[in-house]
Amino acid sequence: MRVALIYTPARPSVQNYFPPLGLMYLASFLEQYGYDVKIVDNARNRDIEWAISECESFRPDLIGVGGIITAYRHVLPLVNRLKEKFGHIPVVIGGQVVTDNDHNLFKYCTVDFTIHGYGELPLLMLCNALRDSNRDAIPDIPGLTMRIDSAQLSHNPERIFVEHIDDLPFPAYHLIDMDYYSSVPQTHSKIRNFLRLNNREDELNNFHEVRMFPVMLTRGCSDKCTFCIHEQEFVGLKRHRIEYIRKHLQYLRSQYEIKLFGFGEEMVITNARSTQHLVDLMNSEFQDCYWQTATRANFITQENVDILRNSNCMYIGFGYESGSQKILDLYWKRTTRDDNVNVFHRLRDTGIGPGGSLMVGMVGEDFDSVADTCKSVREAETTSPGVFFCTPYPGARLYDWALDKGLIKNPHLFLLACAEFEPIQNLAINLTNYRDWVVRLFHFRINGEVALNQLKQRQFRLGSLKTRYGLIRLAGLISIPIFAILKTFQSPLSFLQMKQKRLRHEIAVDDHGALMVNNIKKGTTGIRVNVDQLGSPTRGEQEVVRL
Ligand code: B12
Ligand code: SF4
Repeated sequence: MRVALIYTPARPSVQNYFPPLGLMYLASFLEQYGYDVKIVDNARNRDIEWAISECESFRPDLIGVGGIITAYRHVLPLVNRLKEKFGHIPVVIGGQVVTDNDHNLFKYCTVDFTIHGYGELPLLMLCNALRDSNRDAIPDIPGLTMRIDSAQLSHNPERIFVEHIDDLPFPAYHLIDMDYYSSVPQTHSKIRNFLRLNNREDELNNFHEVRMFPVMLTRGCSDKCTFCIHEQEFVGLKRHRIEYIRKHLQYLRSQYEIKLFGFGEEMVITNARSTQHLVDLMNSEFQDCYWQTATRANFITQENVDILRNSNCMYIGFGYESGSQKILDLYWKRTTRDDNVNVFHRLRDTGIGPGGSLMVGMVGEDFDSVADTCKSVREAETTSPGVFFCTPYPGARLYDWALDKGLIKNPHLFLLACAEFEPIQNLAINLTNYRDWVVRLFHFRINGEVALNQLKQRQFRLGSLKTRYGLIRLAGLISIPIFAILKTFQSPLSFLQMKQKRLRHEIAVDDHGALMVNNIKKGTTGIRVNVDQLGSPTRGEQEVVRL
């Protein structure tokens, strides 16, 4: 049986640098059970007719389409065209675009099935059922939704994922263009910074043609922030064993000369023990390689930093989100504003670049919370963080809240619009009680604080004004006195707030201080099935991180 898996663009206007990792995992998993798989990279060649012709020549028995929510605008016409052309071939959509989005997908495109959550086992079950002409088994597949008739869907709310993630074969590297996806130039400045700060500039010569690739060391997350998809798709945090990681990295280095690794999925750095294991591995067997990763602010502890200091880890991203404790609590971020500030001080003299992305415009955002964020940015002395407008996506509690309050009236139109908006510069939805221009002022003001740090540290480059983001930083500087005046006189200035009183909302919080939604849908805990039951040929011992 033949399965075509189609990768879609993360955003129509932005080039895709990130490989179709999810589809590569699905492909190697299916191949291991004897299925013939092809990945059609419609994220690089975005012409839908090209994807159709690729499928036509492959002659698949099942077509899978994968993407994140910002691919929604591409997924709808793609699936409709696929079904128009190959009406007899079933089409299944997976990836985050399906999370809490069945209603729209089945309404606006002619898809046959959607699969929620990690797709390896459910997709295998679907393939098995189609191969064996056992259609009765399909509705029971965990995480699967299917059309019963034009008005009804059957949805199985359960989730299923491999119990031991070391059972997963390495992603199907042979099915994508590795030359393209491993030659991403944007990380070179991080390498330069790292080597310069560590007085190792002589190593720069090794990096003229460095090849980079993301490698998943973990799956899932330890938390459930209210703006994040893990609220509903939570499967806990699973970590690959060091032995599995060693073999995987060796394979990538020897087969594809990868020497720069982006370690994901979300929480690679957690407790000191697992950090030490990773650093020991990288220092003993991969001294010629460099790596970067991401985690939460409260996991970038002094203990972890002391371990990482002696490694080739050159960058750690984390969700800074806000410098206001009220806003962090509403996000149920379970970090403090001091955790955020400390990250920058701890990493300062290590050469490890601190990431840290900020959001503005959360429910409850006001002049005081923005001022608190600016104060924390000043204390952190950071010059690099991106400042995004807070945008609710399906799967997050915040999205349910925005629906509940009537702020998203037509989810289909909202999701189409989200695909067009770059939240680093566009406001897709206003969740605050202030007018849109005030929220934009908040965004400029925080950017202004970052620009001030750049000026203090002589990093503000005139050349950056050629970019849209450089202009935002400049506008940020101009916004500083305007923000100060409005903050001082805000009480009598009711014009700053929404005109109609009915649009202003009170914030309800739950026992954790997190944003509360009346009709909150609890994430399913997921059932876990051992792949041995499906005849998995390999098996590893799982290391579950307890926090
Ligand atoms: C890498 C990544 C990116 C990459 C690439 C995304 C991509 N095209 O895949 C980049 C950096 C481009 C990116 C960008 C953004 N991202 Co992002 N990103 C991630 C991240 C951290 C890891 C994804 C990953 O590769 N995981 C590992 C692989 C193995 O898993 P996977 O891709 O999920 O695939 C599995 C399942 O989804 C499923 N599956 C996938 N495809 C298919 C297809 C079929 C047919 C089936 C059956 C199953 C299936 O099975 C796969 C194997 O288990 C996730 C976090 C997460 N936990 O998922 C966020 C995440 C996907 N991003 C998210 C967001 C919001 C964004 C942005 C919109 C953020 C922003 N502020 O702009 C941008 C948008 C893009 C843009 N260019 O502007 C959200 C998406 C929310 C949603 N409802 O869709 C996530 C889930 C983060 C979060 N925790 O909320 N992101
Ligand atoms: S925002 Fe980050 S820490 Fe919070 S649930 Fe999502 S991945 Fe986990």
